[in-house]
Amino acid sequence: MKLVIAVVQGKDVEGLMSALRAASYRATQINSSGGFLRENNVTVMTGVDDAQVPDVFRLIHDNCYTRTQYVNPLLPIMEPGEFYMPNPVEVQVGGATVFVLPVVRYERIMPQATSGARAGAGA
Ligand code: 2BA
Repeated sequence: MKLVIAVVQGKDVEGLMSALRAASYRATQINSSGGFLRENNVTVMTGVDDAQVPDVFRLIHDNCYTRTQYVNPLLPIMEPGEFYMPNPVEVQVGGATVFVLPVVRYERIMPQATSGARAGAGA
């Protein structure tokens, strides 16, 4: 089994999650932000059999798009009276940054709540 972790742009996440659901993959999305642009993105985690990894990549490929963004570079150190006009730099973001990790153990722990525990939950 593998854990596929994909960092995707917010604009693409609904399409990707719908496609994963339609193909019966379980997935979790976590709001995140990039260390470089400091903009919100979404990290999608999906645990799948090894043989399904190529299919998950296909869905990511079909639903996540490359976009151009502009970043203002950090201000240089300046002397008093110096003037600096920042020039935005163009960067290409996405479609997606994907990591594939081996899963040592996967378990869904699903004990039935006892009537006492159910009553306690509401108290
Ligand atoms: P950010 O860190 O905000 O990066 C956004 C985009 O800025 C990157 O797009 C890349 O085009 C550019 N960029 C990032 N760091 C740079 C640098 N040191 N110098 C020049 N340009 C730089 P992507 O490569 O598509 O990455 C999109 C997002 O995926 C990243 O957002 C980050 O959240 C995640 N990511 C990318 N590589 C990662 C890695 N090795 N580990 C963890 N997260 C990663």
